[in-house]
Amino acid sequence: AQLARLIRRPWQQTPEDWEIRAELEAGLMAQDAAISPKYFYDPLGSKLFEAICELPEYYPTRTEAAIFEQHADDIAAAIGTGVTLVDLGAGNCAKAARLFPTLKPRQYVPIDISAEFLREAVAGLRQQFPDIPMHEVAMDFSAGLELPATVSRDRRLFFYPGSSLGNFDAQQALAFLRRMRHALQIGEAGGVLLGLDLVKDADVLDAAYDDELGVTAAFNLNLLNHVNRLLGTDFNARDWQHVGFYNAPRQRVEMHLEARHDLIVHWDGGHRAFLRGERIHTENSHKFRQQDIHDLLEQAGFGEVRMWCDAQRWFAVCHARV
Ligand code: AVJ
Repeated sequence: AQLARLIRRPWQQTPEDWEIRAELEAGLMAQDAAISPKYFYDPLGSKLFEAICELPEYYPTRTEAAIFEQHADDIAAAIGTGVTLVDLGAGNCAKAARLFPTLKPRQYVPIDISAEFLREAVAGLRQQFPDIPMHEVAMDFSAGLELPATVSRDRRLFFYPGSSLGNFDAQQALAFLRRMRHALQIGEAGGVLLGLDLVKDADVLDAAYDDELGVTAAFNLNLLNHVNRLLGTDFNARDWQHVGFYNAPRQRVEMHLEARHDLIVHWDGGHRAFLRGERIHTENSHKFRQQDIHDLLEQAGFGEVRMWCDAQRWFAVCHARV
């Protein structure tokens, strides 16, 4: 299987269906049930995430955009023009597109696990920026960062905005940054451009992840419908309740789905009983102190770290080189 995979997929693309099913099954069978947040992003999930970014309570997207706008020249000067812009978790590609006028990338490489959504976004972007060569890659980059040979090795910039690094725990985040550094060392004078959410009052964080309209709840619950399609489970979203809160001692927002009553979930080859109040852990969103970011980047082997924040110090944009 490994060999067949290497032949068909020289770079790691979307994992095989059996791999996805095995991962989901293991998560559901675990004592503390968990489903990876990467499964939020089916076509509807990607759209719900876009809607979250418009919510008054969800400050990260607009705070990050304001930092990019306010410090555009400074950030562009740190990066330099003509990079190969590799956009990790590109989604609707809007964040990268706003950098195009100042950054003038030589190639744009948006990567996302949500293949259909990405294809549509890039089609629109090609019309808007016909002079920028674009090469979209639908893959689960958490499994590896090897890119197709057609992606230039010259001055790659891994763009990882939106505090997506916060989905990893500290050890995983360090491992992922090291993987980026390793992938950059093969090329020339590469770097990373990260957006990271900072530690702040619990009230602000609680509201951002449990909004009044229930869009985040819908985003969380939609995961169950996606898993039904992937694993053939018989989840009914009505049986579950969204839980989202800041866990201050662990410096992270947690999202869970909580069973509203005792129930059993079935799938081909397995089942799992849940008691009322029992939870499935669906996401961690770690919040950083500025010192944490410096430490992480240093431990991962990056240098020349530059950081830009908003006046409230709610969010940080960060550039570093290999
Ligand atoms: C895309 C992972 C950065 O953690 O804030 C938004 C996802 N989850 N609301 C985040 C998310 C709930 C988001 N990331």
